[in-house]
Amino acid sequence: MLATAGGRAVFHLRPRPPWRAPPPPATTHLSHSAPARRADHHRLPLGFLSTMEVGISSVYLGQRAHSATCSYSLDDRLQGELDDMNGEQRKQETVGAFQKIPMVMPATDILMSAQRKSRNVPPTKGIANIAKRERNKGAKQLDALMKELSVPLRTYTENFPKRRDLHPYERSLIELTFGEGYYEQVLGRVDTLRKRITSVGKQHASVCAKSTTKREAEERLTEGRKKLEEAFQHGKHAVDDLVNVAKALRSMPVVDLHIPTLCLVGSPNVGKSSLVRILSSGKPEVCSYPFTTRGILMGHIVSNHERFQVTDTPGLLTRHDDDRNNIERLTLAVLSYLPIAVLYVHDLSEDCGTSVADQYITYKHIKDRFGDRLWLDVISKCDLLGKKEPISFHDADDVAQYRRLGPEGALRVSVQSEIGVKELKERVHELLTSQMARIKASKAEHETQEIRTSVVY
Ligand SMILES: Nc1nc2c(ncn2[C@@H]2O[C@H](COP(=O)(O)OP(=O)(O)O)[C@@H](O)[C@H]2O)c(=O)[nH]1
Ligand SMILES: [Mg+2]
Repeated sequence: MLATAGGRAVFHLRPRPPWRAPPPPATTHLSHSAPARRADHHRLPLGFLSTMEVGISSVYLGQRAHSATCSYSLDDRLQGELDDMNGEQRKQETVGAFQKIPMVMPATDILMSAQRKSRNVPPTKGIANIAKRERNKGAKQLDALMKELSVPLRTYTENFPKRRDLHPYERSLIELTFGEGYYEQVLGRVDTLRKRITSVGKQHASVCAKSTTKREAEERLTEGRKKLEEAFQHGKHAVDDLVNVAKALRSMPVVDLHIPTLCLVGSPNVGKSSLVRILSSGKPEVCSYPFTTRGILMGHIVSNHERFQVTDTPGLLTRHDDDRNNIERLTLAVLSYLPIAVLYVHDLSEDCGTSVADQYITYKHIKDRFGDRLWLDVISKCDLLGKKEPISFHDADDVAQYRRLGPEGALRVSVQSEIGVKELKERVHELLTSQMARIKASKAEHETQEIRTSVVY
């Protein structure tokens, strides 16, 4: 099914795989008295940013293109993948793999092209005997049909990235889009089809090559073609599912990890998108992830000739991480895996529809988990503060304090009345400049480590 959101095409895959994916980051519990828990994987992997600049991705694709000529099977590779998984020895330091995945031809097109090409294959020149010439032609045509059908399939299974080779953010996106295991399952089915085609093709080409008469060779060629086409038709859904997987992955918004990114977080309707608009230099782009019809704004901030990114996240509801839907999980994936600075938005007027008490719980939860990020708190819609009666009462002390002032150091802003906008822009610039310094420090640290490693080995 094809739907549109914010002017962009969004693909819903049918049949939609069952949703069983765990939340992207580790689970923690909602409680504002919970102590700070910062699992190591919330920090960026060592050298997270730097290797992007040496073009890991293109090297990686080059390796895949090379391996397409090798004959080891997907099973072998999966085994190798399992062997490698302990301790995640491989580094996943760049994003962008989805923009490089191969174009997948629909199954019907592969079949028609293979049929056409194989029928044009002539017998080897210089065979005078009619029966010999016919069986030579039959075997060559069956061999060509087999190859025309199976080589594209091998190219796909070889060139689609393995999950372990992906950046953790992209791994999360695969899980959020298709559900756990679906991506590997589709690639596995395509590989099974390839093996079946190869086996049927070889068998019939060999039988045809043993024909003793012209007629027998013709019959065996017809029979072989039929069997190959049947085998392909039987498994072609795998190819069409892969077409949809490729489309969905290619349609993902692209994030540039070289550039500091400001990420707006908060409950729904607190004013995040409005803030992205006033912070962006141009008109922010509306991006949609395939697993949501909701558009997400992505813009750029140009300040003192420096260029930064700014992005919205879907609003977080006050609930346990296990109960979060995919768009909330996307927010957690962004916070967990991308090198961002957080602008957390609080709507103390409760105009957003989420009570201050609930916003406080969500805020504490996120701050406890991701407090090591560079951070700025903003109280939005301050034109409304004082005018509206708050909805909830009986606050605990800390919530009462939060209701009056927001988190310590929070900046008061109103997009509507343009209050605090200038100061917000200045603070955001400072924050992103610090983020840039972190990126550079991380890069330097990684380079030092690489030099040490190359000296040791
Ligand atoms: N009064 C007032 N309303 C605002 C302000 N900022 C945003 N809003 C309104 O709040 C609603 C939600 O804003 P939006 O930016 O879409 O929130 P998001 O869901 O967090 O992205 C919209 O109706 C906005 O017009 C503000 O500064 N003052
Ligand atoms: Mg929004």
